[in-house]
Amino acid sequence: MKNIKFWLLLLVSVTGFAGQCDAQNPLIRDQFTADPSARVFGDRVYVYPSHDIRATQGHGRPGWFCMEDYHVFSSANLTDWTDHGMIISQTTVPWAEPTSYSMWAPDCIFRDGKYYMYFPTTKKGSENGRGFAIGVAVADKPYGPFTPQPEPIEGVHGIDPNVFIDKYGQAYLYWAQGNLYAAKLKDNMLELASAPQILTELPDKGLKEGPYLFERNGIYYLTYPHVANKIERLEYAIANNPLGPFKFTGVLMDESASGCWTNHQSIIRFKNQWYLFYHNDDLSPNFDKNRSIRCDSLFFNADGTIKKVIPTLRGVGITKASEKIQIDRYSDKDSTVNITFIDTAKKFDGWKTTFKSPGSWIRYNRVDFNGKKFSKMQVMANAAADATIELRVGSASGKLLATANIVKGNNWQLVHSRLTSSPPKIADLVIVLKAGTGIDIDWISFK
Ligand code: FUB
Repeated sequence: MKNIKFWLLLLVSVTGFAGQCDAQNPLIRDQFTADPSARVFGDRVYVYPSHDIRATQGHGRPGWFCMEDYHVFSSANLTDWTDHGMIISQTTVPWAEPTSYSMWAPDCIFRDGKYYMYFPTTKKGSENGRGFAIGVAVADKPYGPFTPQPEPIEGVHGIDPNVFIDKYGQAYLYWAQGNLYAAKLKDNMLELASAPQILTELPDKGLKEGPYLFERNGIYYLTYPHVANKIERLEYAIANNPLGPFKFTGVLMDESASGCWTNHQSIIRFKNQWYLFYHNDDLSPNFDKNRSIRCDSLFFNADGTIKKVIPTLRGVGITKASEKIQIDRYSDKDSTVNITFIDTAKKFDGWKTTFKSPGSWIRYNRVDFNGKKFSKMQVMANAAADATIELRVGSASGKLLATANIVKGNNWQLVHSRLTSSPPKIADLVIVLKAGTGIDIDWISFK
């Protein structure tokens, strides 16, 4: 088994390929992902998340976080994501306890031709889940192969590493252990260059973890999840120095509406737009230790403060008209439209959209019809009674593009219908139930 894992790791690291993932939120739908650390390397965004799995007897602690390895994902357009496969495993880190399943939130940074990945886990011989150290693994490419250092970073005890390099080339390591800590890193990126210090003037009550620091217009933004009430919300504090003192400035995302206890963020600027990466419990609503990463746009006010990000399912990026458009990742909908899992026993199969009664509608923004001539719409539907749906642009009364009749059936069926007018190059599509009740749609697409 060990050998198979090693060869798989090598194959994926060398080829940089393991599979494709979906767009919208959550970003990854075939496995659980959390604590996304996003980075722009060259012309792609790379995301280094934790990889949640379900603990079973003898593998991790049932009912608790359970992570044995890391994958890295990348995208050139924030719509199509490539899973580069496993890059580090608890069994290949020389100093790590190989059965602790504690490979928590990582980070990765580029310096002088090398990629440095920072990750917390427990040391050999330590009790499961206790006494975290932070290690580094080094690679020539952002997707590995990563070679872990023989020992963790001396003098660092805690979780949630984050690295920042300032405009003078000084690198800083941030981490959490009750408080938020920081220290300078030596140029080798492997050792501390200053004593760890507690970051000050942050709210003193309630757990703070997951530090992530970035700079914009000379302001240093320290972002972190904080339990100000019952579960974590994302807050930020600013300073004119990477080590603070920081001034608490605001909340950048409220507590999760679904009740996911943790959240964990990173913020990047890509092609002139700022983005917030975070997580929620989309694919595991009844067990919030199996999380899923998301991305939404982030905006600043003129005074440099951050506008609160309202989480969306539509996420960012454009969806090609020729792809399966998962309308359950909607931009807006009316209250008679419901989103539920297609199969509650197989949540990775995704969601379906149920239209209750005539007039029910859902809107899915930013579909790309550019560059190709489309003449047909396809709808994957399941109708309890004969139904008619309309495809419109912008709103439930917008320009009509197509009408599809779906006959009553007991199973999913692919329904084809002609486009009766041409869609705009980039369209906000609205599906409206014209006649019928209780129709389910899985996806729509165009040919
Ligand atoms: O993923 C395990 C822990 O949950 C992380 O280290 C924290 O930031 C929280 O997201």
